Amino acid sequence: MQYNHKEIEQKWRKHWEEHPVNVETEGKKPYYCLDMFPYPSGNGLHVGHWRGYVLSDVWSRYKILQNHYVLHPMGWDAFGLPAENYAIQKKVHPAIATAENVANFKRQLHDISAVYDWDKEVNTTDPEFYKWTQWIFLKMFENGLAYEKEMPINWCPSCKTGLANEEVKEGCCDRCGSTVTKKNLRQWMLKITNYAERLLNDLDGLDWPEKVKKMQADWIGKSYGAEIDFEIEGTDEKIKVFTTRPDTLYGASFMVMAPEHAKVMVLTTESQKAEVEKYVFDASTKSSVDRMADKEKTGVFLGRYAINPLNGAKIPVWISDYVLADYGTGAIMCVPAHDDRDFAFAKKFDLPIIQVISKSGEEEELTEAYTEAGVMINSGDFNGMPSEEAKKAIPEFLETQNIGKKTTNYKLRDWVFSRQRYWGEPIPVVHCDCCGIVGVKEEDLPIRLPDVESYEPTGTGESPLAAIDEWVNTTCPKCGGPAKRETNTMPQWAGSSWYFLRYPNPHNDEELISKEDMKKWLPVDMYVGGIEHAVLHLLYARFYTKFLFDIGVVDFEEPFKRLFNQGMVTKAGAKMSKSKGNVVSPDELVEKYGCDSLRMYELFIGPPELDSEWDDRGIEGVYRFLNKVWKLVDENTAVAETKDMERIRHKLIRDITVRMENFNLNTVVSGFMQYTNELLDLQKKQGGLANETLKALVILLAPFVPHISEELWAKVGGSGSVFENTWPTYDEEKMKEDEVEIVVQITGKIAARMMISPEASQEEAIKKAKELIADKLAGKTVVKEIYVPGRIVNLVAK
Ligand code: ANZ
Ligand code: ZN
Repeated sequence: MQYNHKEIEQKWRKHWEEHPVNVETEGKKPYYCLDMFPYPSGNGLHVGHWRGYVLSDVWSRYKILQNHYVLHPMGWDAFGLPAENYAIQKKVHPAIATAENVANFKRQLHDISAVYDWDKEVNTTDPEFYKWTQWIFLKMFENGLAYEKEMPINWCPSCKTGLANEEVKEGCCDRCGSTVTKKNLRQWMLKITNYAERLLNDLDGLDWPEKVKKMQADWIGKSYGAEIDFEIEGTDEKIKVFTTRPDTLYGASFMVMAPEHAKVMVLTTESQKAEVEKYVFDASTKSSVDRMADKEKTGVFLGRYAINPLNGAKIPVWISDYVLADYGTGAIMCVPAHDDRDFAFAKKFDLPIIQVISKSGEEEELTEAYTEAGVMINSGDFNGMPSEEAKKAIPEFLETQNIGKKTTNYKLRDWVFSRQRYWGEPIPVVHCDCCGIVGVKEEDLPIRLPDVESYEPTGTGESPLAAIDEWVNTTCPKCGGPAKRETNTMPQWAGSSWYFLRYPNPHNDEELISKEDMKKWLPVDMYVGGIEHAVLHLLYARFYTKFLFDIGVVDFEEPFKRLFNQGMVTKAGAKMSKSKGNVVSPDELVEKYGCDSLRMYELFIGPPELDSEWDDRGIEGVYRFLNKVWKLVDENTAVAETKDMERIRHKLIRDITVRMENFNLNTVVSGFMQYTNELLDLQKKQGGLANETLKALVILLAPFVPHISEELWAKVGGSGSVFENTWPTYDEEKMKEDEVEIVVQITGKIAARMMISPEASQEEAIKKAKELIADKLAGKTVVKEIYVPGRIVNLVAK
């Protein structure tokens, strides 16, 4: 019989629908295997998307075979920009476009034959779901973690909308390519910074790729330093600076403030006013990326001097756009001798350069900033002290004088959580003239997104929702007076920050998740997704989880115990994507070679954690392999298991299991290929293989190629579904070869062959060989005995 993938795959798909392979029975332990849920774009799935989904499905099926009841759900991260852009262009309501895309995605996902639990499907745009996205926001608001703030955000002057940091690429708008500027807008912020320390510390306990942990740690960016007050001559003002190098304080020869610093105009003298105002305006039109870029320094003197609190030196105060308003205190003391940017600034504006740290202990001619540690010089009482020591000693001294304090600082910023857009969750608060900002009542959730006629951004910094009077005008939940709804919506990240908590009970309208389901399924055992989410999504999800822990919704602090980042599929060196025109559609491949071949090939193309180049021809090889396995089983005459078969069986189980555990899935596939060849040889030699031997092979194959495995399972005498079995175990003892054939030579010439254990000692082997060829040795004297275990005994005789 020929391997007919179409027939087999149809047959088993239908069978599984009626008899699911992932069922809960007594004694099975729950296991939660999660994919990062997709954004249902209009482009559909390509073979690059398949890779992650196949990987997590192989893992889920592996866990099923290890006696787990697996939660392997799928859902849709469906709010966001693309659907909204599509709506604007095509005048199709985003809800309609989204529903179409979801249906299309689902149809395509069906081809993968994953063990998804479609009863558990979630969609972030579904009011039943976003009710809880809004509920979490309300809880954060009640707990002081969600707050309103006027602040400069990224602004695209041509799209007339605010953008998230992640929507700005190299200083340009991701939508239209215009240069992004800054605009002061009222924003909703989430105080993720309150969690900085916990987010950093808890990375330690996670079974995640080190690379991702490092990216998160760097993003949080903890540094130790000091805040120091500088008095401003001729005023009552004090300016606080943040520095990570308090050891350099004696070398501060000027001060620079961010152009947006609140005190800039207060400090500017009359004669400098016009120039300063112009500079402040120009800076506001530049993105922070451009401002931080390594370019010629610019700046303006305010006409004022600050006093160095340690030595009373008078230092000029400047503004420059290389100092950012929202980091540290927005003002810095500048030490050109020891900081590159300050050095460049001092050279440009001819400001003094005072060396206070030296390698040799002597003052040197500096052609660039000396940024390393050394010995303190020109630093009063601190002279001679190693600079690393001064880093602690100076802030301690400043604290005793009440002019500064030790601080830790984080790069992590509070999260800009509002968007001036239509297609997102409405933020569930109202603005009341009497009561201020009031959260809506819990029982009024969800606050549904109303229909609008125009999705276009308004350009005023308001979302299109602001134009719908009957929606905007409401009553205040506190005083009953007239109030206006918040018209900003949440960012796309809102739903994905907690969706994994919803899968176990997507239709629970009493609570976000029941205690029982939470205890049973969470935290997630295995999370599979792309490395591009290393920082934002994975950090936000950890933050949400910690918050929900703090308010008693969940009883764990980390959402994802183990994380696996699959590599991308590339074609001709580039990431596969519709926009690059290098997309390979799975449809024809499934048609021609079958789902099983494509699944296996997705994992065969390379180590799963690395990017791999797609080559259509490669799938042929996998298809041929499946035909080979088919023949091996289909044409087999069942015999009793011999020692050789048993040995191969145990080795096969061990190699596959060890590689599985290490996630070396591509070498699992090559292992299958190698062992299948060995089994074919043995089959020929021994006139057939035992069902027991083949059964092991079929169970091991099942997570990868489930359809053909079911069919082969019946052929090797199995009953029921192959997934009702348990992953086989191995025994190192059984892998040892009993005896091997070795050659016996007399002075290099073959005299005989004999069977002996490869573990036999030299003594034993020589003795046995001598007995065997005693007649041929008669009358000769053996002068030298050579033994190569498992291969040769050579007796040199005269
Ligand atoms: C004096 C000094 C001397 C500095 C020296 C560095 C070297 P990280 O590690 O990134 O935290 N800084 C502080 N606030 C800033 C802002 N808002 N915009 C731009 N730069 C700012 O770096 C902290 C250092 O960056 C601080 O230490 C400050 O310069 C600068 F030899 O203070 B330093
Ligand atoms: Zn009110």
